[in-house]
Amino acid sequence: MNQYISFSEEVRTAKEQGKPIVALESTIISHGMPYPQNVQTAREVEQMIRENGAIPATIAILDGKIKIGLSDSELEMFGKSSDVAKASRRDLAYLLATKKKGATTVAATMICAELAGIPIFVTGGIGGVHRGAETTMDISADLEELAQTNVAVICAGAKSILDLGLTLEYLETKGVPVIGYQTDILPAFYTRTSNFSVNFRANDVETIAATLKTKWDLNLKGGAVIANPIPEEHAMDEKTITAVIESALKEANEQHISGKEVTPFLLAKVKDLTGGKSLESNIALVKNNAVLGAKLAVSFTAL
Ligand code: PSU
Ligand code: MN
Repeated sequence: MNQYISFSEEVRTAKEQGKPIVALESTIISHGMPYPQNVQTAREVEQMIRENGAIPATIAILDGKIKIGLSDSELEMFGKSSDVAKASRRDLAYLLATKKKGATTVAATMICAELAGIPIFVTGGIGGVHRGAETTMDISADLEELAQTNVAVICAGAKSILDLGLTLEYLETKGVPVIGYQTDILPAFYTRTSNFSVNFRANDVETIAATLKTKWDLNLKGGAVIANPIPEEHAMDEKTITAVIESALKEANEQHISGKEVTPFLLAKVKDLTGGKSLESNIALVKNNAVLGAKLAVSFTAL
């Protein structure tokens, strides 16, 4: 096995026994949510995956290794420490070579999950084409990764801090299917709907599993976006969240936030401006995705 990979006992055993496994990212823990809700959510998400028949594998960079599956104290450390780098594709080699700590983004988690042989990955929201990208060129590396790495990403769509229309255009160019779970409409993270359609609707996990298997059987490289709307009772009011996002974007512009700071800055602002209501929604949608991801992993493994 790859010298840079270190499996937890639980994940190693699951791999040996051919059990369904679900990959989880760590940027959402270190840079996407505040402590202690981040660690508590990470633990609950892992537990929900177990309860739904799969084994969770939270991924992060530590001591020169790609950790596939974190211990309880490692989860705590990634949630608490302020010296954890946000690790996307470009950061992986440096962080491993210098034995620094890294919390993996969607892009980096996909790379590590593929190396570890885990094709199903659950998160909250993917990165995408930012509003104003026609001049800033701020396009998340997550999209390029979806184009080339064979891992399916279950998410609640993308936040409207992004330009959802351009994000879909980018994914279309790269041949990445966007599959709506029991929906025709692309969900926008805090809300169940947006002005955009998904490419395909799947009413059950078996359809998603069969589509993924067929894609990879055909050597059509790249991932897929599985868009799972936030449960109705946790969704936010569209007008409220739109106003909050506009205000957060304005502040990011005024403060000249750029590069990898943009997304964490916007996430934190949205949380503050909604008085924590957005955090509650964020936690609920990640759990909802964990249940779907576990069921999909079970179905995919049975094929
Ligand atoms: N969107 C969220 N929450 C997150 C992220 C995105 O709603 O935590 C994180 C994910 O790790 C994603 C990353 O891969 O931000 C994208 O960052 P960037 O836009 O810098 O590529
Ligand atoms: Mn960016």
